[in-house]
Amino acid sequence: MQLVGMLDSPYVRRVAISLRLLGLPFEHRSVSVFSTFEQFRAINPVVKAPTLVCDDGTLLMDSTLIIDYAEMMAGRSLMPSASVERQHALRVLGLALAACEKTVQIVYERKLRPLEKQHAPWVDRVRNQLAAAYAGLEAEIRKLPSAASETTIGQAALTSAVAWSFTQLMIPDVIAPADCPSLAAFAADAEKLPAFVALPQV
Ligand SMILES: N[C@@H](CCC(=O)N[C@@H](CS)C(=O)NCC(=O)O)C(=O)O
Repeated sequence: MQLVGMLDSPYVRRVAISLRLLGLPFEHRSVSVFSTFEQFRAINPVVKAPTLVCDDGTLLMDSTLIIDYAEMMAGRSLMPSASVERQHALRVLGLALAACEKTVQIVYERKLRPLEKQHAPWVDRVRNQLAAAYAGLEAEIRKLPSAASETTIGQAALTSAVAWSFTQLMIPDVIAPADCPSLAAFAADAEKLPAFVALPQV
């Protein structure tokens, strides 16, 4: 199977790291939804990253749905099965995915809209949502198993680390490591793991 999209997308990167941790071989195609839009459109007319091209040619989209398929293929999951741990992992994942989404919205506002068309009330709203998502993650992250080992890191932890690294790469002026010291340390540990090093965001 082929994973299409750039690793500077947190959605593409969380899928790539998940595939690797699940032991599923894949070809990564670094095609951009912006700089190589037409090449991406030729693969998937919806132009959404990540796109997974399955071995039978079926196109899957949305990182969470692709990971669902990957876990079925691998016959194991990066999510805990016990109810309390799973509920917590889902809570963390929701926060991390919201942080990704709000970071992307700010990046698009800054990079894709001309300055005179940027709408300050909208940006303020998104910044507050992003800050709330990271405040929630900072409070929850200490309850997760350590990110210092590939055998203990799960989906909630890996996505939290990917989200944090992405926000720090794209909009370091909006959320500072001092605002989220536990999360920053947790992500730094995760970024040392072989799967993260092999699949860098830059
Ligand atoms: N909920 C989706 C979000 C994916 C997403 O928004 N990807 C961005 C790249 S970071 C994209 O495809 N942007 C192009 C567009 O939406 O036109 C997921 O989890 O995969």
